Amino acid sequence: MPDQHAAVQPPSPAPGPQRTEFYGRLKGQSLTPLWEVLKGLVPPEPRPTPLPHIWHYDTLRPYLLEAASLVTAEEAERRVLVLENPAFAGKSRATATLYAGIQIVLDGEVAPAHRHTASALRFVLESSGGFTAVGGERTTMRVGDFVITPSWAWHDHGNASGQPIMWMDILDLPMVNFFEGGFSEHHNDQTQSIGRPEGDALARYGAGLLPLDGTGPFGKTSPIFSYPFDRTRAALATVAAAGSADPHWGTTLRYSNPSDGGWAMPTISSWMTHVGAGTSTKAVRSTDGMVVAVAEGRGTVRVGDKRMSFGPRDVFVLPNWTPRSFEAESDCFLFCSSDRVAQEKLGLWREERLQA
Ligand code: 1HN
Repeated sequence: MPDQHAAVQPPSPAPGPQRTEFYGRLKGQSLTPLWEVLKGLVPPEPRPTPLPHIWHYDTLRPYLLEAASLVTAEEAERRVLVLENPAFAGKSRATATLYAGIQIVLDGEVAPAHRHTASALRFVLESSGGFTAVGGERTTMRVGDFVITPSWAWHDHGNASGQPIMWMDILDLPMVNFFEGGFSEHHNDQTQSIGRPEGDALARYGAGLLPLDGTGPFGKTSPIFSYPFDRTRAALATVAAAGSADPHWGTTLRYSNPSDGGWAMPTISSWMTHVGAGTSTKAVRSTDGMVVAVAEGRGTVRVGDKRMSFGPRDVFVLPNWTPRSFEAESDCFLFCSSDRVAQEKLGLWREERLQA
């Protein structure tokens, strides 16, 4: 019996003169021989392109303030420093499928209303009370909050807090642009009109209750567009204290869409992981590359053969199919995002739990 699992394929010999000449004529007809490219098209396992990388907040912050002194929020439309993975220079990608950046809005500034088919999430890093408006409702952005801008929802940001606000943006732009299916437009006004009081969405959809008609305003995206950190932290701390941590995933709760129990967004998965002080997780790898923002705590992440030390508000990339594990010096709360939900829908997502 031949081995059904042989993953190592012999290298192909260089084509001889007859084949080379044939390939040249094929090229002129927009044809190419599959057998010369097959191994690249169907790898035996993922070959991650992104590199592990960490952006320390202490380094980022002065650059954001400098950007704010050089360009107004209005001029920039969105004043953001893109977190560009070193393996994707010029491509505005943190992972193969996710865009990430850090946005700054100064006191008194407005980031004007627009909408696009790309979905966005915000994870707030520093705030004395800026806000974002989504689909007719404003939400104050507090440190650690997870805020969603659903596909095609009008959104504008403002800040009257007296201090700058900074947050991480993650968008599914590389996915949307892969399909070449993106649309966008500007609102006629700088800011959209507000039709509901602050907290309306959380009351309707985020209190373990749902309206009788069940449907939310945002299609496939959770109708809760702001998940406050105080609730997330309290839930996770309670679950962690019960001692039910997964050896590989720590204590993890995912942000869910209350309408169907699925992930909060249709293209981006987000969850919060707690790793207790002095504990570590076992290595695991999964087919989704991750962007992680440190909500609280200090520790070290091992990813492949690299070790990165992290502290509060640092952001790092963990490439797809690369073993990762955490060691927590203090209690860590880690906000994680990936394209897992999209891979799951396509039947592609896998994980491997390693014993080390
Ligand atoms: C966008 O609309 C925002 O609304 C942030 O804050 C970053 C990056 C690319 C395209 C659109 C925002 C963005 C973006």
